[in-house]
Amino acid sequence: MSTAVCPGSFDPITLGHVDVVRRASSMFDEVVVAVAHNASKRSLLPPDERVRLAVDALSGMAGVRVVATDGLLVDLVRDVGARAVVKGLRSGADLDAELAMALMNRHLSGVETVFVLGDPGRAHIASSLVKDVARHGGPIDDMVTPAVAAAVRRALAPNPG
Ligand code: COD
Repeated sequence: MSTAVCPGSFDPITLGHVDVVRRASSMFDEVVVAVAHNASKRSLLPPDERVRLAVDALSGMAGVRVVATDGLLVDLVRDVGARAVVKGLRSGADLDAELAMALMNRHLSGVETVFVLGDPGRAHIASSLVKDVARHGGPIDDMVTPAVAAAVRRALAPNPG
């Protein structure tokens, strides 16, 4: 059985991520979606909520499961017996960022990274921009699932009292 790990911060998972996981699942028997920690980003949603929303968004996709990890990605890759990491690319800027991670992961463990080109119609969708649009009261409902839209709005709402 061929297994791939599809990692990300997923803060929150977007329809762009869903497209990447769907493409990965067409190439591998099993896709382990890893909700991981990016040390250079501050998260809006806690890890357990990011996992819950990813499970909901990916439900019905055969061979896909979601796990949380707070360690090195290559350790998870080894633990689940994956033969590759799958990442999505939207632009040259994505490639610049992804190249360093892919080379580091290969240096650490020998794992290869497979890049898939996301749907151009979703190339504008980034978790950070979704949060920014929502923070300013803009519409995000065509970029994320209904559960994600509700969770983001809840997390951004001012605390009562
Ligand atoms: N279309 C196509 N691809 C997309 C889209 C879209 N609309 N939106 C996002 N993507 C792709 C991104 O390019 C990326 O490949 C992937 O989806 C995940 O994106 P994010 O933003 O959710 O996740 P990142 O980039 O913050 O994830 C970074 C990791 C958490 C994977 C990384 O920091 C990591 O591996 N952390 C674990 C600790 C570790 O091993 N560190 C060393 C890394 S070398």
